[in-house]
Amino acid sequence: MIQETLNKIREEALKRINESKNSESLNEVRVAVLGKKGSLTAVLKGMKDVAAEERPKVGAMVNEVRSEIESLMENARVKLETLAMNARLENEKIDVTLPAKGIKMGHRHPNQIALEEMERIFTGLGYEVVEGPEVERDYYNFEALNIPADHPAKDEQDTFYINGDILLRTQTSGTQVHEMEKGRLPIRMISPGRVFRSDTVDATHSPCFHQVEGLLIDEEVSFSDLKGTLAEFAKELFGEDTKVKFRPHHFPFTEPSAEMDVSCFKCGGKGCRFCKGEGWIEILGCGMVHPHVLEMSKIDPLKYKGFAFGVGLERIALLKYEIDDMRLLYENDERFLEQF
Ligand code: 2U9
Repeated sequence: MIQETLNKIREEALKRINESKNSESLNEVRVAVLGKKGSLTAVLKGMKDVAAEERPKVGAMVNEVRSEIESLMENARVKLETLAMNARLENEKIDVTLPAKGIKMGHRHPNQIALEEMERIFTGLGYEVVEGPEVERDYYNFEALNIPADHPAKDEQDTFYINGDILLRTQTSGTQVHEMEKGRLPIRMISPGRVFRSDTVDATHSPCFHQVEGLLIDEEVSFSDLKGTLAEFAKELFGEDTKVKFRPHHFPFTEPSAEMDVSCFKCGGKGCRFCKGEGWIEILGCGMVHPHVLEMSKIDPLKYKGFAFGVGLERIALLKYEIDDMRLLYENDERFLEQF
């Protein structure tokens, strides 16, 4: 009778162990057979009803079945674990022969490329690069540069005022005034940086753009020095064959003043779509520093002369890289930036 029950328990357990797909179902078999309310435990509990002389024999039979089930269960556990581990390893397999994912490289912004190029040219000519404050006093942005109180640039329509006479600089010239006030002469400097004007955004305007201004002050400086320096700059920036042309202009801070054109680097000066048929492209403003500007910064205009120039950085970047809309420079669209 007991023998039969034990055989049934054994067979049922074997069947369930073999069918177990994971450690959870294996555990269910353990509970069902060996647990508190398990089938084999029930047999053990019934031992008290077995005749005393039969007990050792029955006990041995129960124990035999029990240890057989336990050892089969242990084997099954090890087998299931090995299978799970193999599946995990298969999942984590790395094919070292696959091609590597490309690393996405950053690109310098066209403004930055143009700026570094200009800095390279002018430092090569002995100029220092000096940066100054973006927030300035009216004096450094306007007055010290001979810009009169009633000049249209001073209008609130054109300049961002912070309060009273504190403003966002409209040109980087204040940096040069600070340098002149230090009284260390001669001066050979360029001052690149952000400037701010109350302009509406379009293809050629932005309320915030960048300038690179230059200033040279020494004894015996003439307009020829200015022409020679800027002609050299143009050749380095746009190519050896570049010609320059100076047209008279007016700025309050320089006298005489001029605007400089370069021969079109697309058509060589013949006239094309790029230069709008002109053969020339305007690139900067310049002039001899006004004697009154020198005087206001305590430099003797009889002993010292100077020349200055101002370049719009974006204008150079747009021309050099043939970009037709300034807004592209500020949108930071990767599809645009990665072309440089
Ligand atoms: C000092 C004296 C003179 C700087 C100069 C220009 C001419 C000029 C424009 C270029 C394009 C402004 O960004 S832009 O719109 N600038 O034409 N700037 S001379 O003259 C100075 C600077 C400092 C002490």
